[in-house]
Amino acid sequence: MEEKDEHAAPANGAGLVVVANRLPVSLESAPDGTRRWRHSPGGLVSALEPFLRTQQGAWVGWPGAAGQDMPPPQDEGLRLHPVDLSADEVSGFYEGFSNGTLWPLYHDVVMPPEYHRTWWEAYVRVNRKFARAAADVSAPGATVWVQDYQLQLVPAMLRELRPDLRIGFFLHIPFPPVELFMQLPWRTEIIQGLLGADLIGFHRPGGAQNFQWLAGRLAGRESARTVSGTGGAPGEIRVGDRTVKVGAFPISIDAGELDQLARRPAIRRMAEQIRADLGHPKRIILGVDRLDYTKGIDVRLRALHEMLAEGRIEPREVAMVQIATPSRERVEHYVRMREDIERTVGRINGEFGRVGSPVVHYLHTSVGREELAAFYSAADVMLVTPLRDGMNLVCKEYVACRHDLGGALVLSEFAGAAAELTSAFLVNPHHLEEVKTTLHQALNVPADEARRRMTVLREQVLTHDVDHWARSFLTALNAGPAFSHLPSRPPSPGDSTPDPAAPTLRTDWVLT
Ligand code: GDG
Repeated sequence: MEEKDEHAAPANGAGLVVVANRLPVSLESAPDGTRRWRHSPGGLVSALEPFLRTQQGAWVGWPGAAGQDMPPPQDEGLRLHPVDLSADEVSGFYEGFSNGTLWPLYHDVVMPPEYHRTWWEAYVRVNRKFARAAADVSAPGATVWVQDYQLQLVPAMLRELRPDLRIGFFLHIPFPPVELFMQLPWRTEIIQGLLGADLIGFHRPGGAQNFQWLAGRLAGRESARTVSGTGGAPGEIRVGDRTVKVGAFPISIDAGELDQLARRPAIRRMAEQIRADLGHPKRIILGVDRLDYTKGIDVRLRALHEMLAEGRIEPREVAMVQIATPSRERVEHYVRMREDIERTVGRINGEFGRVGSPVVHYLHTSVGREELAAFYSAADVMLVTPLRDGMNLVCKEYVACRHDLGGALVLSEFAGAAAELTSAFLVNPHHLEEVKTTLHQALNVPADEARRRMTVLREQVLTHDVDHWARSFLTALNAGPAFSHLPSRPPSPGDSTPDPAAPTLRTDWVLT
């Protein structure tokens, strides 16, 4: 009873609440000691923002640093609610259970997951914090959309606190095969946590089916019954007197915005400059990834190395750019992987580079959005070779930037995106000879075949954008007619001028 009183619906609560590990702003410290909130751009924010604004929305998340003393910026129509985490919580919940246990387990154990009770305890504690924060800000009957693997216990915890809410959950990473998930000592708790939602979304139908099977097996015959969805339609699981829907909702990007960006003369000039800076090679190969062991950066470097050694690639004719955005630098696997990758880059350049022109240009940094669009525009071959990836947005971004119908996409079969982007050069990243043969094909593809492939890829990406994804999920969650108050669709890729009525997001806030 006490819990319920404590979490009575607030009078001025939000009608739509997003709960994610990170807020769409983060607290940054400048060298002079001042701190400021900076907007962290991302597909999720821009996709959800129009929905949030029409419903006095709120976003619950961690600001990325301790900062209880600095209230986050408040912007009309979007309220930000920071969840403060202690250093111990960040270590156990985020670096530990989320990224040392769940991340490798859910990515086909490409690295061994570690199971520690203290990490699990921190995960439970922090999930409860997020659930309480969401309960505190949600209006009666509000829709709450919980995001990703860090918060899988939130749906059930939140339902207990606020049974009046409509709760959705979306998993951004793959949901693993049954026999791998069964390794997890806390497998039943995770399944029960997720079953607190009304709708659970995955990128691929396979993930939804794995989940359905496990829900039947682990949540007890009495309480759960699975019904398989057909043709990607949501399946259903009975949990007591509730029905939980389970379905596949493949995420995408703001394709129209990127398409427009890449068409700008300034971006085209930047792309030409990149080619000139690289010494006008015949072919530019590009990789763009968070520096993560699931992304297969080592695979593509090994393929390149062998092809150079075998004389199948002429070092003077090819330049490879690898943008490797720093990520999870305090997690042990990531430290070792970075050392391995940098050693391989050094070896390739030592063996095949010349003074002033290395073969691999490796950037351990993150570049601006405009520069990224210029890199995509300049690249003749885009290499996306993850060993496992929930979706992979980079390959969709590359396609969105190629209005010239140029370029060739080499894409791992183990990325969720491969199911949609079937006209790419699909490859098994575990098969090195196949990676080499496919890279060779992509480097030498005739222009008309490249154009034909890119035309089909663009049709898919431009018609299935991130707005389509968010709309499909929220419509399924709110079961159709009840959700007729969705805002009108943002401008489509073909529109030459932005819709003046479309809300815009402020790009940063400065606190003095
Ligand atoms: C998870 C899942 C799923 C990267 N470097 C720079 C930069 N990026 C941007 C890319 C892209 C994003 O980061 C990476 O998205 P991915 O989808 O490729 O990968 P994850 O970060 O692992 O995302 C994944 C996704 O969630 C969504 O559900 O697709 O499977 O693992 O947008 O452009 N952006 C800029 N500079 C960089 O240097 N500006």
